[in-house]
Amino acid sequence: MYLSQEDVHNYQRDGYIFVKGLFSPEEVKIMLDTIESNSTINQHLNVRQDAQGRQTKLSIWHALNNDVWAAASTLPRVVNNIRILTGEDVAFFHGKVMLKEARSGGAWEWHQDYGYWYDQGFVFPRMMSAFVALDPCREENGCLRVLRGSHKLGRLTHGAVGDQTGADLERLNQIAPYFEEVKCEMEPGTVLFFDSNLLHTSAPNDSDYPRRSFIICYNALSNPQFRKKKLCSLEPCPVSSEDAILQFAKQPEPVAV
Ligand SMILES: O=C(O)CCC(=O)C(=O)O
Repeated sequence: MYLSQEDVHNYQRDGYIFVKGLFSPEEVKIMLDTIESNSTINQHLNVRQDAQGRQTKLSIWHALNNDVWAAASTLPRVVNNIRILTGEDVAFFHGKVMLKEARSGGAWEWHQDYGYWYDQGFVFPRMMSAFVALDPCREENGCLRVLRGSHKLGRLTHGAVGDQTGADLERLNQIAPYFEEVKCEMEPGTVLFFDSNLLHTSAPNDSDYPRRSFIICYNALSNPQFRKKKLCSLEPCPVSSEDAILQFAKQPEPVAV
């Protein structure tokens, strides 16, 4: 459950690491049931267009509420692994449910997350994400793809692509041959921890199956944001108990007598 020194070494070399089965099938089911039945997803819904004008939907929030998403974001096996990888204590930054719908979910253009977060005023790229696969993630349904080791480039210039923020394409085409492109095919419950400067993308979902995921983003406590409007308080992320998600299980319908 906890990453070893060798894992940290591999993460620092590659800019990412997979941890299989970090979430149990029961926990994944509770999160999927919540997406299907819970209005908080709709309350925070955003639609972004990719370069081809296809819509890609996500639901995003910057606070920990009393819900399954806060439980998942504060699990010891998540927060402590984030601390192990960043080498310091971290604050919760935001959570987002990515709803890549069957046959319609659009692409995410090549970018570094710090391409977005630099513009939000974060001083350092001491930020990272945990991508939790909720559905099987395959090439056909638009799994994440990363350029292994690309976090070592530092931040590239980003600009508008559709209504997303994308890395400078001319530069990207020049540097891509230096890196291995890795398809992040993942089973539900697997987590991909990745660096905020890792270049990543995902294709549209042309399959008959959704590709839903929950991405949790954290910021090092030593990383202030110089904008007036703060998106991240520099408070240590609370840590809940390992069974925190289970309390949000759907109660069975009462049997009619
Ligand atoms: O969910 C995806 O396919 C990509 C998401 C992503 O790139 C991001 O949130 O930074």
